[in-house]
Parts: sequence; C-alpha cells; structure tokens
Amino acid sequence: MASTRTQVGIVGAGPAGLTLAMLLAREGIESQVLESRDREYVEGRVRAGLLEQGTVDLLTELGVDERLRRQGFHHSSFEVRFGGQRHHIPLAELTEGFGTWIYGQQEIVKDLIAAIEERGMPIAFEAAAVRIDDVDTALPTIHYRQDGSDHQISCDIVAGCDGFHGVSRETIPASILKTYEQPYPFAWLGILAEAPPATTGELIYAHHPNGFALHSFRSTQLSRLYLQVPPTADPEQWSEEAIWMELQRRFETNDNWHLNVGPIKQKSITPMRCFVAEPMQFGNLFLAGDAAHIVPPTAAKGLNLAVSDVRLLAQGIIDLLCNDDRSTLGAYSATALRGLWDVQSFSWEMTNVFHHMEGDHFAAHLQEAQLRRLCSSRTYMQAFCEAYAGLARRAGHLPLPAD
Ligand code: FAS
Ligand code: PHB
Repeated sequence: MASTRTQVGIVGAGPAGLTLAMLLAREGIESQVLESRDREYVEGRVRAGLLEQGTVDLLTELGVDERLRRQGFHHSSFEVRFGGQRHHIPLAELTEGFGTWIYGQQEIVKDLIAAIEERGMPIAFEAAAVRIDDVDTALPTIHYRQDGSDHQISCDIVAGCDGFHGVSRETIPASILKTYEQPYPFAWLGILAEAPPATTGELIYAHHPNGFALHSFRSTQLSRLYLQVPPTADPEQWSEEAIWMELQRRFETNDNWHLNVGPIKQKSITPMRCFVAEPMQFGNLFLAGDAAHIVPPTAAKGLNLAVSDVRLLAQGIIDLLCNDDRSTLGAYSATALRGLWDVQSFSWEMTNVFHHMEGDHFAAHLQEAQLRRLCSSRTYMQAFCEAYAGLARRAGHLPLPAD
C-alpha cells in the first residue's frame, strides 16, 4: 500500500477544503486535498450563489477574485415581496456599505482549483477517503482508495471538509459527538434556466399563500429560481410549464411584473433542515463546513460559513505549526460553533417568516405582521440586514475566542 506524509490532510475539495489549502499555502504549510469525485463533477455542481462581503474579501486576499469581480454581481439591496407589494431593503445603507455578491459556487471552486494547480499544490481527484485512524495521536492517518488501490497518508492535522455525507464526522466517537437536527416540513425545487433574469439588480424573496419563491440568477442569460414544495416532491412530476406558472403566481404584484421564461437546464430538490454536530474537533481532526453543520439555504449561509470556519481553522493550524501555539486551535470548535448558532438562528428566523406553514393560519398572520415590521421598522430592518450581510464574519474580524 502506497503511504505518503504531509502536514495537513484535507478531505474534500468543496469551498471549505480548497480555501483551507490556499490559506495554509500562503504561510508555507503543505497540505494534500483528497476528493472522491472527478474534477468535472466538482466544477459542475450547481449550489450556492450568494456571497457575503467577508467571503469575497477573503477570496481577494487569496488572489482568486479576478473572475468573481469581472463576472459576479454586487448588490446593495434586495427585495421582499408579499401581498402583491414590493419592498426594496437598502442593505448597504443599513450595514456600513456592506452588500452581497452573486457568483456561482462552482465558479469559485473552478477558480480555487486553478489557483491551487498554478501553485503546484496536490489535489487528488477520484480519491475517496474510507477511514481516518489515530486522530487522537500526533500522527493521524487517512486511508483512501484511488485507481482501484488502497493508499494512506499520515499528517499532523486532518481537516474534515467532506460535506454532510463524508467520513470525517463519523470518525468522532459516538460517545463524544452530539448532533442536533431540525427538519422542515417542506423542500426547495431549484431550477437553472436559460432565461434572462427579470432583474440582476436585486434578489427577490417572495412570501405567498402557495409558498415561498426566490428569484436569483447566475448571469444575464441564466436565471436561478427556487419554489417551496412538499418534502416528498419529485422534480420529474413538475413540468416546465407548471414550474413557470407557479413561479409567476408567487411573484405576482399589482404592477404587472413578469418573469422571463426559457428552457430549464437543471432542476433539483433541496431538503430544508438544520443540522449541527458538536464538537467540531476531536484530537487532531477538525471539521469545517457542511461536515459539521447544515443551515437551510434561505439565508444563503452554507458556503459563507464554510469559508469562515476554515479561516478560523487555518489561523489555528498556522499558530500551531509555525509558532507551536495550540491556543487558537484549542478554542476552534467552541468559537466556530458560537458563530454557527448565530447563523442557524438567523436562517431559522428567515426560513420561518417566508415559508408557508401548511394548515397553520395563526403562523400566516404572524408572518405577515413580521414582514410588515421588516419593511417598515428601520431598526428591525437594520438588525435583519446585519445578519443577512454577515457583518459578524467580515474579513480581518476573527470572532473572539469562546469563553
Ligand atoms: P461541500 O459539500 O461543498 O464539499 C465537500 C466535498 O467533499 C465534495 O466535493 C465531496 O465530493 C467531497 N467528499 C465527500 N466525501 C468524501 C470522501 N469520503 N473522500 C473525499 N472527498 C469526499 N450556501 C450559501 O452560502 N449561499 C447559497 O446561495 C447557497 N445555496 C445553496 C443551494 C443549494 C441547492 C444547496 C444544496 C446548498 C446551498 N448552499 C448555499 C449551501 C452549500 O453551498 C454548502 O454549504 C457548501 O457546499 C458547503 O461547502 P463544503 O463544506 O466545502 O462542502
Ligand atoms: C442562490 O442564488 O442560489 C441563492 C441566493 C440567495 C439565497 C439562496 C440561494 O438566499
């Protein structure tokens, strides 16, 4: 069996793993990224699209922002739509000029992989980690399969960036690992369509008696839209015509606003749930991103959280391997979890106010009252915008270590 050695073994080439590799390389720390899928799949997977300014600032620090700034879209506001009325929320005005960006997750992944390759750093594709041993020792080992044969790599630190379905989280003993799960009684039907977005100036969050709808996009020719559907919905049961009719219905306004329709290139169902695993570290194994937590995509925090986890983790690893100081790493899990629960609570709040709760008329009235307050109380709007923009995760603002 082939056996190699590195400083940091990174499982998963998603936004968390790739950003971590770049952050460590900047300080001369060697790492090996293992990715179970092939490059084409990883670069083609349609997921997130909304980036906080803090995420963009970090990608800028790493020198991987050129295409983002050329092809991405900066937003200073977003629209809330309910009862046929449109409300423009002045995000930047209420958050010290912080806006948000639209730039596809797969584009970030492409940019990071290109930058990593340019620096001659190793990414092993179609290399699936199957087991991680000795994480409670000074030399953990990742066992992985590639080209039909077994391999292992020993390292000082293992970063579990392998998403919700990876092997890293399972490596933490059941007697230690605590998980929290809160499923929602609905899902999102997401489409990518070759239709010019109705607007590229703002995202539109619509509350409607039939359910939530979100108008987003990926370019001036590609619309990205989401519909609240039952958790058991089958995308194949939704015809293109039915999808466009329902979207138009939910975005209806009394000023005859309309969507541009076009061929649907991709449609998928995303389950809506909250998940948290703690602790996010065990011995020399550290979890980051979806490997440790899932937030409902309503507030678009998953990718932004993954990036802020690895920014914190990188600082800890750098302090340890460069200055033999384990204090930041020692507080990693507690610090990351505190930030995570803040985001979980905002994602929960935003999901609850915009989604239709089947048969719960009391909730429907509460939602409308909350949406009216969001669109009329400047103080409430400001608090909402600070969380939406991710002010707590702005660049250079490492969260205070947990008590
Ligand atoms: P990822 O899941 O992205 O990456 C993990 C990687 O590990 C994968 O490439 C996987 O193949 C690999 N892997 C798994 N097991 C392995 C093994 N055993 N060995 C080796 N490799 C392994 N977030 C936002 O911030 N904004 C949004 O707008 C937004 N929209 C979303 C829309 C949808 C439809 C979905 C599903 C999610 C959305 N999210 C959004 C959340 C999403 O972007 C995730 O939070 C983000 O991908 C998390 O990144 P990672 O933690 O790197 O995990
Ligand atoms: C997206 O473009 O995929 C997106 C945007 C905003 C959200 C969620 C998803 O709140």
